[in-house]
Amino acid sequence: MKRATFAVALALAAPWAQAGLLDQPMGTDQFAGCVQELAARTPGALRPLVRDDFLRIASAARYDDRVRQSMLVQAGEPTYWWDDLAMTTDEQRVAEGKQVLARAAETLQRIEARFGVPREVVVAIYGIETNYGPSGGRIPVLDAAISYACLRPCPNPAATCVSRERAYAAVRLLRDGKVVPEHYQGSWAAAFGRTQFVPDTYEQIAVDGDGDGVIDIVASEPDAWASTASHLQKRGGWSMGVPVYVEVRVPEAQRREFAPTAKSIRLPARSRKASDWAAQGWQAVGPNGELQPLQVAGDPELYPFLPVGLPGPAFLVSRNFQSIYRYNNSDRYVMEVAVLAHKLAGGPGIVTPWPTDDPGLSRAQVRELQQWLLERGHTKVVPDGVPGRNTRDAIEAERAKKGMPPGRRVGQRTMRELMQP
Ligand SMILES: [Ca+2]
Repeated sequence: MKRATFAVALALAAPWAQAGLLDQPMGTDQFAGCVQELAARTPGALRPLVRDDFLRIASAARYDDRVRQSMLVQAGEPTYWWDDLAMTTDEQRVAEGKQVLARAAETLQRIEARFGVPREVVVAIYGIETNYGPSGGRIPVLDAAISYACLRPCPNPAATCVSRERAYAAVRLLRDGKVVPEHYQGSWAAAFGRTQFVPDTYEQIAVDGDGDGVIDIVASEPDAWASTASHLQKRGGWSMGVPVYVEVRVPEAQRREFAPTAKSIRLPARSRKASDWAAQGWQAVGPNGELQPLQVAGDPELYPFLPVGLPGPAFLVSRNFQSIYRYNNSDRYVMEVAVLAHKLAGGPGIVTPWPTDDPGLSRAQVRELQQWLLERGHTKVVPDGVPGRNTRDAIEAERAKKGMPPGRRVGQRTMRELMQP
């Protein structure tokens, strides 16, 4: 029986499972064929899912081309650390995060005690993921998960992979009544809710934070926060009391090991106790840039992390930094969460300057720039604080008009130059 099912699947695979899937929108027949193949492969699902259950629920799914378009954009133009950090940890996001901490102090304290994860980290993830809102998007999760699985099929169709397992989990959550159907909407990558869980993670990690017996990470902030804390604790092995990072100065003799780099320098294999780093001459950077002795309570193991090499900010990071990677496996994401949490706890954020004479803009400044571009006739620009492709196109045009070097970004310095009458 199983053998026959696979023969059907392989026959169906032929017309669509090929290179160039992202070149054009997927046709209706192609999508239906993909759903049939996903159904045929349910016996290989990591968690049980009956073929008929899959088909019954997945037959309601529609192909959503926003998934394909977002996959293409993701592989788009390069961005800079100092631009992203300036926006994701700007004053507005810090102020709004502090309001959340104040208005929900009791709930957050209860969640912190239950899971042993600091409330500032939970709230930072909330702020980065959805800007302290209910959702990161309005694409039905079922559509997003199945479209994604069809656009990025498993490299080896006989073995399972993340995209297919995600589609199966998206179906099981509906089958099991574990999500509120009208709240089952999110991003193109099928992440949903206030702290953006993908279905496969949600299935295993999400918890009820407000005790009403229902898990709803869209409607309920406590559910979203508890689920995030649960994730960091279960998957990440969070250690309460250990700082996420310490900003440091690398001693002179070791600085040449950390040359400027396009890829971040992250050296977990070199973990050693804080006191060992101190003995080698590593020092902490204080809130005003002053050098301080490197002393960390409990003397935890730390390893070097340098986003862009030297010159530039340098950090010794802990296993808690590492555990944020389990939430989103991206150096920049992890640093953004870590820095926002640091600021929410009253810290200064990153003190050492980035190696640029043109630091990044806050979202308020981006909106101001976009408004100006709009007034200059770039009608596709939307003043939303997000410098997307239309904003970059307009920047490129305006830079050229002004006789500035070609470029598609604007920082503090170039914004003043550009907007000068
Ligand atoms: Ca609940």
